[in-house]
Amino acid sequence: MARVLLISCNTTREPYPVYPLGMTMVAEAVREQGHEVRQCDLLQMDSQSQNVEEVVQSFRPDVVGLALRNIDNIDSADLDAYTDAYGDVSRSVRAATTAPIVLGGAGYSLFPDVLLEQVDADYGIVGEAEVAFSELVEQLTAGGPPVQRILRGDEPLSGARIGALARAQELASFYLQEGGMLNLQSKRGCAHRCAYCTYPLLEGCTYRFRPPADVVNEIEMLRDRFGAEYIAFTDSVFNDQQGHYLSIAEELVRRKNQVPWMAFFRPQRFDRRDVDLLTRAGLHAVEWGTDCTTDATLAGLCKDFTWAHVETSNRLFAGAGVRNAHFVIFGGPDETEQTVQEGLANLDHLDNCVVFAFCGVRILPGTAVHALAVEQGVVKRSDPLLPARFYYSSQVDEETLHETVMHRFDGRIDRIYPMGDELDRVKVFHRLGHRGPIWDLLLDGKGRRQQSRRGAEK
Ligand code: B12
Ligand code: SF4
Repeated sequence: MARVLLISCNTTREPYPVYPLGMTMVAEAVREQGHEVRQCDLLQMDSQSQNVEEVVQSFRPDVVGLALRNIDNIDSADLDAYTDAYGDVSRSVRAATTAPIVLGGAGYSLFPDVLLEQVDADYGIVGEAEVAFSELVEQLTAGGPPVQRILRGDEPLSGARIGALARAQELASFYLQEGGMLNLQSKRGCAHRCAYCTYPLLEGCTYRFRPPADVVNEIEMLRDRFGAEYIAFTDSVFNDQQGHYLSIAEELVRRKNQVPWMAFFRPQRFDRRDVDLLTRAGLHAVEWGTDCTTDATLAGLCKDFTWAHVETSNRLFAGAGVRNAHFVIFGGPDETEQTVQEGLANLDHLDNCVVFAFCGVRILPGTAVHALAVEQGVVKRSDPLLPARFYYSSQVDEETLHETVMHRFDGRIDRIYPMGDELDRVKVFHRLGHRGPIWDLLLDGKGRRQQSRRGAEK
């Protein structure tokens, strides 16, 4: 039996603290192999003034895994990069043990070679790692370490094997205090091909659905054993074309679920009865992967819906009492000064919702936007994309675009740009017992809007 220490290195609180679900899934898989596992989390440790060296010295691990969820906040207007801090964690681990360090997580999987060097680790696992990490632990502790340092998760888990029937108790309590929310996955994969998106690269292009009964069992476990008062689905996109998401809703209704939940949705043509089913199942808030604000720019990012779908989806869900937030990016492929104006006007007509805007598309390796950026000479093929590089259409001026979006959103509490500390004024409500994503409070007029930061700087 080996002693395995897992450390979640994510310390960002934007837009709110997120329970390290990937780390827990890997931890549970390794525990099932009979190893002793300890999970810790830098965000929680910071709040308790614990340090990494002490934890490592007291646990005396044989293997240390670092979970790297985020690389940066993908926000060109207020960029925050996290990778230097990951190097500090690795140095602290090395100061306390000679155990091998293994990197993994969504952020790591996007930049495996660069991060293995930058963070100074021994091994890295790209992609899902329940099986691959368990195997690596066996190899490392049996004295037969692999020759390759970067390993790729082999056979993707089937839907029935995805999920974790436990959370780390201390961590769950911490995240519950910070918002009452825990998270889970109902499937892996995304069958769409949006030009900027890494999700199909991370989870594959075909869906692997979990049985609805398993998903609802996990929700009930989060409620009964851990006290979750709100659930966030982490699926890349909750509403799949096959309608599996409706089977989950049906199971939730059958079990009389009372826990409110939220998920990422893709705008599409919805049936009113489906929206009714979702609300009866407890759907409270939707984060829409709208991404663009005109038909031309939606086509530019290869989104397979139109602005009419965005409007009707928003109207239907808002009409059913669901809280809506749209995430949009200005400046992507085919953006022009005219589409910016048209897009801002379209947003003006989108009622009962919060809009989060970004300018410039974070170029991530292996995406179609990456290929386009290389083709257009925006970045060299050899550019590691760390630090972050952003794609802007050649038909817009970056600074004018920032000013235009800022100016148009100024004075509106439900229009957020840049993300930065815009949500800080409502975050206090989590501590006061509010449960949910907190942007929903903006729809109730909570939080005062100050002068725009860029405007105030002048
Ligand atoms: C859901 C989601 C969100 C939700 C989270 C809701 C919630 N309450 O959980 C919200 C909208 C809040 C969100 C916010 C953000 N997100 Co987000 N999010 C995701 C998404 C879609 C799924 C993440 C997830 O939980 N997956 C489920 C778990 C089980 O999978 P996993 O973590 O990948 O774990 C597996 C492997 O990675 C691996 N693994 C994990 N840990 C470890 C550890 C070791 C040692 C090993 C070996 C392996 C390993 O094995 C696990 C099991 O198979 C991913 C994209 C994606 N499809 O992965 C982006 C993603 C993680 N997010 C990203 C970003 C940038 C952000 C934000 C910074 C954006 C912002 N500016 O607000 C914030 C940060 C939030 C925070 N506090 O950390 C990026 C990170 C990469 C990057 N560019 O930096 C991703 C990859 C999307 C992208 N743009 O490519 N996010
Ligand atoms: S943006 Fe959403 S729908 Fe498009 S590929 Fe990514 S996860 Fe799938």
